[in-house]
Amino acid sequence: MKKKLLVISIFFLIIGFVSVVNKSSASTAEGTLGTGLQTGLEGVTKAAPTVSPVAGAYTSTQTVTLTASGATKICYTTDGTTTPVCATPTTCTAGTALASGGTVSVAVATTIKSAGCYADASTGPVATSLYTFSCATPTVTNGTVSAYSTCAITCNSGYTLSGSTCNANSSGGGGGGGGGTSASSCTGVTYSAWTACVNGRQTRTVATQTPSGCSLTSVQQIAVSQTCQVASSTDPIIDQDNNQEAPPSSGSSDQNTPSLASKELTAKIMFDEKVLTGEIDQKLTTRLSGRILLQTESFGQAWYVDPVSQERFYLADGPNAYQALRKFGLGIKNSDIIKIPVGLESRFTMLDTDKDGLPDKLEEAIGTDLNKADTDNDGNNDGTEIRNGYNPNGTGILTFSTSLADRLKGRIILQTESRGEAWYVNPVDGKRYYLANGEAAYQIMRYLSLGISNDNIRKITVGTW
Ligand SMILES: [Ca+2]
Ligand SMILES: [Ca+2]
Ligand SMILES: [Ca+2]
Repeated sequence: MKKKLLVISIFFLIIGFVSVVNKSSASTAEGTLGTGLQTGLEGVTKAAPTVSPVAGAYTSTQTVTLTASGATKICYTTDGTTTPVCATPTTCTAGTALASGGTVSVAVATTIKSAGCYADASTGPVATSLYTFSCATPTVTNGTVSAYSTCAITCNSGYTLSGSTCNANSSGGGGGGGGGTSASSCTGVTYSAWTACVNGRQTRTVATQTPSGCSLTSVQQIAVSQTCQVASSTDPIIDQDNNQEAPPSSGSSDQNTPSLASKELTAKIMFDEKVLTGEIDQKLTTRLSGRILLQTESFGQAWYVDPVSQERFYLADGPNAYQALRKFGLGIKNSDIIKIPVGLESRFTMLDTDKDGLPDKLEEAIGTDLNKADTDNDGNNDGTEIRNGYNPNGTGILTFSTSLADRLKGRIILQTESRGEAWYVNPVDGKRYYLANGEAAYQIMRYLSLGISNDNIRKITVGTW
């Protein structure tokens, strides 16, 4: 019954429509109708492309077939963020054009976004398919191993790895010298240029390998992706050479509580600076919002420019800074904080028991194993995965949000759904640095700060606790 009504409705719609257009422009009218009612009249159903094999976790390189019936072409992207858009029935405004039934090879964690293009140049619904990889332990006696490219390949005794193939050792080949699997590892690799930084991530491809046919090490493989930042312009007014001078001290080694003396000193320094502060430069203040500043012409006093109040607050030493900065903390959900890349500063000197590049305290905060360099056993240590934007706790890449990081630049954020862990979002790179304790606060003050002249810092309002 409903179907009948629909047919009758469409009929009258057509009659009504045709009757209002001038007969001389009938072809225009038909064209419009054809487009508007295409699905019902011509039977072309616009659906998201199907992918085969389906999205999921795999242990070897996959050839993914994209199919969209009725589509003239498919546009797809693999950067994980760009939505494919058709320009014409066969070309893309965003993405790469592919015939329906065409294939895309996937060897590292990749999100394929695909959509069909139709005769009217419209873009169909988008399919989003995430392929991740984990390492199976290949049982190999001979032949080519189609393992996920970053996984270590071990050949059985009597076989030697060449590229991704285990070849039987020749009986007379004594001179080679027990090379085993390492003999064919690449000694040199060059890469293409990095792609533009999108959502805190950029990628590149392996251009050349030396010697030819060699096997990429896991570090060489994973180095095709990294976390990144959009470069910010330098500030000619400010002394950028901030690493010569250290802030006063890291404080006592195990105390996170500022001493009474430092509280009195803080009050005195803030009072003195208030007196010395002259006309406020709002432009300068805004530019330095969220930064930690070091007064390089004095004894390296550190200040935090609170982005909310646009006032500066004195940070006497590590423990004092740790306590003080937490007061500016903004609560954040765990589901949001993971969208901000973790920052690593190689000059930080903090205990790293398993030598994977992540300090113990940081590992506690992100849930990796502080006694195990490769928490998820995928052949890449935790530090390498964080630095390159991969998940150290499992398969797949981390998905970042530049817009969220931008909003939080310079802020202190607190994980209110966990144990109140505090992080400083460095306004320079949009990455979060873990404020574990006074020691971590000191390292941040020392290495993520900006030197500033007395003349300039005294154009920024001194806050009141
Ligand atoms: Ca570690
Ligand atoms: Ca670890
Ligand atoms: Ca790992």
